[in-house]
Amino acid sequence: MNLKQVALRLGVHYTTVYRYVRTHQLEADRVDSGWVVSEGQLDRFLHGRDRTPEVRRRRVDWPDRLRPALERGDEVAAWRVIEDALRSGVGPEACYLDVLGGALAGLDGSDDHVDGYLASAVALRLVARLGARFRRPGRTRGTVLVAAPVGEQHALSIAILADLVRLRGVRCAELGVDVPADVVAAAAANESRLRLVALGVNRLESADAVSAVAAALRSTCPGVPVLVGGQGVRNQQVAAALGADHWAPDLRGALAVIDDLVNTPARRHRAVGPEPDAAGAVPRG
Ligand code: B12
Repeated sequence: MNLKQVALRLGVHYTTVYRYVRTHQLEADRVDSGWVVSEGQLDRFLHGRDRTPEVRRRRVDWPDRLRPALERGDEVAAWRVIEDALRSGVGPEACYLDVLGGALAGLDGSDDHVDGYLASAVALRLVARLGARFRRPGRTRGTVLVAAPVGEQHALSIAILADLVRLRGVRCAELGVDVPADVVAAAAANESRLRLVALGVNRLESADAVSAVAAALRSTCPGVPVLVGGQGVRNQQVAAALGADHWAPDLRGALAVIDDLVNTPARRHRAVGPEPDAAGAVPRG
């Protein structure tokens, strides 16, 4: 059946059926320039309709849909998958962590692999678009500084973390990758309501660079806790040996640490300054 025939069978408008297909509620196959639905696909749709939205959402393997577009470096197709996921009820946080994070987890990381470069370039653009879509204006609950130390080029996980921090109504000072220890320390010293410095560490070789950041922070901002995580820091013991106060196995764990800290009175960490707005401006006077 084409979509008009399905619309007749369901007693709904053609555009409604088209939306079911685009949001993956109704399976369909692309034939030439149109969509075709089999009896079996329509049957699954009709029987699936009494399922909860949560169950329907889980039926779609979003990372699997996204990965080929990432590997081709096709931003348009990749963004379409993200929009479809959002439209079908996947929340913004799950979009970053489960859809995009899931698609990236299956990537080849070898240095001669073109896909890794194409995919991470598109993924960074998706993060920028998601960040712009979900930006929260207004007052914030303290600041978290996010960076990756000298030598680290893995930008994605910290860009995602920065956006998720902002989604929670916490200001994020985002320094990016390959940041020298003294720059992290100077940026931290500039922040009046700093609750945490989070470092993304993906290479085992970054251990010395992490220790240098932790040492620089101890001298310029004593009492500001440091959280480390990523594929280069395997556990809490390694994190502690590098001079960090917290470790988390993944970004959800990082957010749990951040939630905990922003809900704790700031004076336990350092002096409280005036509350900056979401753009980072600290009111004077
Ligand atoms: C994309 C990628 C790249 C891109 C990065 C582009 C960019 N702008 O970011 C490019 C191609 C440039 C690259 C280069 C290199 N990479 Co690379 N890369 C990857 C890849 C494929 C994905 C990483 C990623 O962004 N994933 C998406 C994020 C969301 O997931 P994640 O990083 O796993 O993060 C999870 C956790 O680690 C944790 N987490 C991450 N950050 C943080 C931060 C905090 C604070 C916390 C608490 C938790 C946390 O939470 C996340 C899940 O919720 C991985 C392999 C893979 N499939 O994972 C290799 C990988 C990370 N790269 C690796 C290596 C070795 C390199 C290179 C040396 C070259 C190479 N491939 O041999 C260079 C080094 C560059 C440098 N100096 O940093 C290794 C690291 C091994 C190690 N632990 O030492 C990996 C694991 C590949 C491998 N198996 O060998 N890479």
